[in-house]
Amino acid sequence: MSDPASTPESARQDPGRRRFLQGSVALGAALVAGARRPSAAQAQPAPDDPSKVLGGPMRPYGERARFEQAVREIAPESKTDERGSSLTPLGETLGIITPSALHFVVQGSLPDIDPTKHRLLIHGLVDRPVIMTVEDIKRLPSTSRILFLECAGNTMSEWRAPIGKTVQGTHGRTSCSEWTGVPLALLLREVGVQQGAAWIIAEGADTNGNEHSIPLAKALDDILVAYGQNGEALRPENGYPLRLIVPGWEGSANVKWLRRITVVDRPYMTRMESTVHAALMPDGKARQLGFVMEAKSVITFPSGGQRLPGPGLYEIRGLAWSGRGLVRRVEVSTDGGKTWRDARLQEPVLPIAHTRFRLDWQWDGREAVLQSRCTDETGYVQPTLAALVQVRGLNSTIFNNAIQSWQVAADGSVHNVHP
Ligand SMILES: Nc1nc2c(c(=O)[nH]1)N[C@H]1C(S)=C(S)[C@@H](COP(=O)(O)O)O[C@H]1N2
Ligand SMILES: [Mo]
Repeated sequence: MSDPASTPESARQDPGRRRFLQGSVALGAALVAGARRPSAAQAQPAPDDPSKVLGGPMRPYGERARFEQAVREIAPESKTDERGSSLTPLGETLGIITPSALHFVVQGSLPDIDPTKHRLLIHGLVDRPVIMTVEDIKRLPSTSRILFLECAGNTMSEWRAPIGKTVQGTHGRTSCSEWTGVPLALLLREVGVQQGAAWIIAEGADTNGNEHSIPLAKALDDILVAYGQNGEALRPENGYPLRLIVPGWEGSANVKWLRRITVVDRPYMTRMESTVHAALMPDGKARQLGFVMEAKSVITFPSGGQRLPGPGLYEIRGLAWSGRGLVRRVEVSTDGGKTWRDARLQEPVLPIAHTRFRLDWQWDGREAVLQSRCTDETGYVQPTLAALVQVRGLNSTIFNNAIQSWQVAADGSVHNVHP
């Protein structure tokens, strides 16, 4: 690529592009050096020239190339807790949509639900309680939205010390899908909400005890009863055949395997709200029923566990999101927060969705600390960990939206640090 004759016309005219192409030679080397060897590929090598041999037959349901190996990682607590999670490989996903097969999962045991037998009951303070089949729901006017979903426990390992080795470990409890379903408001209009109703309780058909109280105002605003994810039915792990999608709110409110909605007059302080998801403050009091996921961002490349092959041009990439709406701005620092530069936001920038940001960076080969900082449309700026700890103390681990730091060492290895 250093030979001008082989450089595309567009690159010759644009020195920035030219530099980028030269930088990408180094990047290519990194990928080869760092790549895990796919075992399937080892077992049966691909032909050097596939245009000369017959390939396989057509497949009725597509699978990724056998050389692609990114998988969800089972979180450490899953081995001991009744409920566990598996984490999205954010260091390897591209763009803003998380493939359904890699969408993070929080569950106890996975229910096996026949959609023809599944029912959704809506009752409580309503005029006309109903029991609906999945087919009943699919007949109704529907809508699709691209929305992130983040567990309140995302990044929980990082309060006291840098524990996660990779961005999958530190931030893998957030994903972004296109969800299709029926507005809950429509169902609630059908059943006729009575005077005095102020909350709903949502319940799933699993053994996990994830009942959740949600204010009626939110239920009438933008909640979906979803059956679709990225163009097909929800995956079993993500709530098949029905789940709530509660835009911008903590993951646990997005009740999966949805089978009952009870309209009530007050929050029921379920196990989720009173214990697991109450944020314990330094004075021993707890913040409860605080649901919105505040603005957050993380650099996915370069990130922990990756390695840069040498000095040169790199595209710093990451994801930013806010439960309150649009990401307005993402700034990136390569000197541990001393100076900041604005990253480019990849269009379309959608409210309450992952937003991909990018910034070209010329690495000089010296130690660097990379950070990203998100500002959302309300003007809220993602805090440092120190600022967060000052207010919230160290009693609870949920709702950690602090700025993440990745240290690039002189040898190109990348590490999770608290600078
Ligand atoms: N019925 C039920 N719904 C549930 C859960 C559960 O265990 N059971 N886990 C909740 C939690 S804590 C989160 S973070 C989200 C995760 O959704 P996902 O597994 O589709 O990523 O589902 C929520 N909905
Ligand atoms: Mo969660």
